[in-house]
Amino acid sequence: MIWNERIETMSRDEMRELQSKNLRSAVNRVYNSIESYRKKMDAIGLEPGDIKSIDDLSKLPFTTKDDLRDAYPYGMICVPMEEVVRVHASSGTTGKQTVVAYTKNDIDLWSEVMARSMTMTGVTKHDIVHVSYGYGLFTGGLGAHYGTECVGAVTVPVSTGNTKRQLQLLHDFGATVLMCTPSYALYLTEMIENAGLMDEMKLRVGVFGAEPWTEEMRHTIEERLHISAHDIYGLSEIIGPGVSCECKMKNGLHVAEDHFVPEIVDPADDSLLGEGESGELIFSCITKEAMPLLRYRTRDISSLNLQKCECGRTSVRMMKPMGRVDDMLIIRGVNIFPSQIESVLLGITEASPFFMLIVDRVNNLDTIEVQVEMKPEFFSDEVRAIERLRTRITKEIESTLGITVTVTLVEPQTIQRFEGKAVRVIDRRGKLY
Ligand code: DLL
Repeated sequence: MIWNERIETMSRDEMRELQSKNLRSAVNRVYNSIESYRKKMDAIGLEPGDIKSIDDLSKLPFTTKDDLRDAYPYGMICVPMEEVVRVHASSGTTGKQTVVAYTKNDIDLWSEVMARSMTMTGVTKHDIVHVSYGYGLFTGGLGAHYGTECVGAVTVPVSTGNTKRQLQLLHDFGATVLMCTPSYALYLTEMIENAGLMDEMKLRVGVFGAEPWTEEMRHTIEERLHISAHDIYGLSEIIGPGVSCECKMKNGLHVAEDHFVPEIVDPADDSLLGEGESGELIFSCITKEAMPLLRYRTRDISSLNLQKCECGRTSVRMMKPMGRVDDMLIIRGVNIFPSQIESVLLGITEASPFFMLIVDRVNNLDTIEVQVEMKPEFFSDEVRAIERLRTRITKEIESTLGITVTVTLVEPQTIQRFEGKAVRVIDRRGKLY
């Protein structure tokens, strides 16, 4: 089923026309209400009237997280405060929160794109949806909530925390859909297995996002939890979850591009990249009222596919984001993403997918230690067996990454579990890069 047939199957030409109309209006609104943006446009001699169609999008200046921080808390809001009905905020690792705002229409728009997403994954009003994304300033919980209510499903607003209680609620309430981060889904899977409850679960669909996860992780979760697992993407600056989502084909995430127009640029020189080329994802919000950010730099790495999908949707698809420009570790000049290690570990029977990367610098040389948690059934006291396994894992990781690593095997249940976004890297090198 398709939630909004007219929009989601619109011809590319019609979509471009709709985007052009909405972009013109958004540029005018932003230019007239946000001083910093007006200054940026004035500085390059660009007037709102110069933006005639979606083809002119790349003439506009970028917006960055720093712009939002500088405008903290309300400086990027385009409407009078009495029209704002909600704010969310995302906690950066340092400094001030990034505040985002919504009018009533923005909340309706968000529910609509979330309803499209839920429908793509096969969720209907007959489902019972257990929402374990955090409720609060994080957009995950409330974003999911409004979308599942919009499709008419029973929504169970559990939020994060107390994994034992989550297990009981999943079981007793007969949840058919689970929404949480993929790392938490894996943790819940482990707990359900340990409790011997898997056969009694009614789960059939998972809608997982808020952090990168690999195809290998999808297969593991699908097999062990007996569900169909879909990727959902979003960021608070654009709206929250529901910017894009995977349909049943699981071959890219359909972007709600009548509201959020994607582009890909080369992060090295900001040049626009073509279809299929991988680079930094940029979004322009062309219909939002409170905070229609234009050309927002997400720092996420992806590529775009404009071909019609086998599901019937014509909307542009973005490939599963595999990391952020800032997540990329540079170890002795080699670029590494934590997701590469996740892929390797999921192919090793004895290893669990829980790991931690410890990056350091010793005698001016970068070092990387991969702490790998073993599965209980393979954990042994026999030193030789452990050493053989350690050598095998080291070789596999080294051949994937192309650099030497130190692997440490740790006992089952010792790597920290996360209820929200997982932290997989401890970088002790300081801020030299
Ligand atoms: O994480 C919104 C969200 C909630 C998305 C629930 C999906 C599900 P922020 O906290 O602002 O918003 O973080 C946004 O998280 O720029 C990406 O780096 C990352 N991210 C979100 N979804 C995915 C995904 C929410 N499916 C940042 N794959 C984004 C990879 C993702 N990374």
